[in-house]
Amino acid sequence: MAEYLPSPRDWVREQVELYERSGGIEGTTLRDTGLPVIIVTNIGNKTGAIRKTPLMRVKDGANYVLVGSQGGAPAHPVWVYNLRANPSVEIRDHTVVQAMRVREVEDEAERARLWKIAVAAYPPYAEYQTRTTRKIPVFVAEPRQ
Ligand code: F42
Repeated sequence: MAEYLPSPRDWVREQVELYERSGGIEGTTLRDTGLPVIIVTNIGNKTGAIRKTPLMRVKDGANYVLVGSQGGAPAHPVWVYNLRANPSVEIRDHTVVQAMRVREVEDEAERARLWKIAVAAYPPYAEYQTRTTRKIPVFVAEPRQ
């Protein structure tokens, strides 16, 4: 069993703890926005440790769209490299936990379609993209059989 290494950011770590401790009943929204959040359990690409990353809940049918915005910061969040190295994740959406496989969306038309869905779910993503010259990575998570 790999070790769980919590986020060094207090508010992120605390959200994960509350979300998981309550079985997906509490701590399920982003601060004062009231918008829903999922927890993505991923494997550290260097440590091999278990990482838990809250992200906005963006749904496309049975799939989830994962947006590496990090508030429009200049660098990609580290979890992006974790997912590129190890696409097997577990996603908690409130009380439901599912094994999923992620793939980074490279196709421009597919990315444009998913970006629209992401911005509809969480409008600040559009502004985050204007704050940075990097192209914000978009992943799609599909149920693993
Ligand atoms: N971030 C987003 O990018 N998009 C969202 O939609 C989003 C929503 C959201 C909602 C609620 C909430 O609480 C947080 C939310 N966040 C969102 C923030 C998100 O959860 C992450 O905190 C943020 O994206 C930064 O991700 P990060 O992976 O860069 O996290 C940093 C702070 C971190 O944990 N760093 C660790 C550390 O110790 O510094 C390293 C983590 C790691 O994965 N290490 C790797 C390993 O092998 O273990 C290797 C590290 C390396 O050097 O390569």
